[in-house]
Amino acid sequence: MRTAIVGASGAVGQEFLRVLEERDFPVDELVLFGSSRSAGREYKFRGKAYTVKELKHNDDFRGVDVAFVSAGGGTSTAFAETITKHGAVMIDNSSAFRMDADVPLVVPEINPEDALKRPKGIIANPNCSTIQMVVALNAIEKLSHIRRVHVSTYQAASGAGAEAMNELRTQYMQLAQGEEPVVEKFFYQLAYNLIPQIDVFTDNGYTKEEMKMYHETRKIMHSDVEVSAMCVRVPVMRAHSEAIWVETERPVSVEEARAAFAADKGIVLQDDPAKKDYPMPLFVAGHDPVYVGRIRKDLANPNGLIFWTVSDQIKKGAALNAVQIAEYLIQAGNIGK
Ligand code: 2RA
Repeated sequence: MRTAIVGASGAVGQEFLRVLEERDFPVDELVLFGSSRSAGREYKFRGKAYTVKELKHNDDFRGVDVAFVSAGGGTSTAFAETITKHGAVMIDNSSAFRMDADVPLVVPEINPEDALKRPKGIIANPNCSTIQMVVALNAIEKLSHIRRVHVSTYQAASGAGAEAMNELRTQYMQLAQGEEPVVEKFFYQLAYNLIPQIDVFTDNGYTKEEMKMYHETRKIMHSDVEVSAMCVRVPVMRAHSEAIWVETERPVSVEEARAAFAADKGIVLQDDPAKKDYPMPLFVAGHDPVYVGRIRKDLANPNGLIFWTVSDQIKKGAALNAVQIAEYLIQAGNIGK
């Protein structure tokens, strides 16, 4: 597979290199692209060094089968035509095309077939907080249709990129040395703090991040589910956590839910309260699955269940999901011919 990574120097770009290597993705040729700032940098893949090329409007994508793109919405919009015009499948990590009716929004555990119909040659990777939630919701949806979801997220610094992760690290060091912490990537100091705003506010008082969870969930699950989200940035490095309340059409028992989560390929059930065993971001960082625990009935709703999910934002929330989409296309004989 002739493979390109756009945004190779970013947190997700770097994770693409690791995930492709880890999963033995059939890379025959690899081309790395980046901004003028990162052009010229070298990264290793399977022991060989690759130099980042500057992304330009030219014919560099001729012959590319699949392009994993994570360079922000502006770059995705500006370069979609350049990337796809010779037939490359663009798997885009930005929010630029997610709600475009001609662009499938795919989580391979849920709607892989959607990836086969892509009039623009683009497949969108959902937002990280949506991905882990829908993987968990899908297990419950198989038991009974989910009518409503309330979710509160605890999102790691990694969601804001590699420089934001550095900023959090630096803030803790600066505070320990009695210095004023530098605040550039977040709206406020994140160290020792929580920030109840991710992305900008929309007219209804919700943030864009919260509205993504509403719209993307419905598109991926082909569902009329109502989703009300509260998204919060927390001083955690790279795994997002979520407290999720679901209301199903019929009451679902804790035992049924546990069995459904345990049977799901993308989920690790970690739910043994007696042993204080539940997922936590510190221990989930770097791992592939969505971890689910703290499953119980909602005391305020006879048709309700509550649970807790944790998943690595850079892996399943970004690079891994995109690579799994490409793996599905290869398996379906739909790419690289
Ligand atoms: C965040 N969801 O955590 C965003 C990244 N896509 O900031």
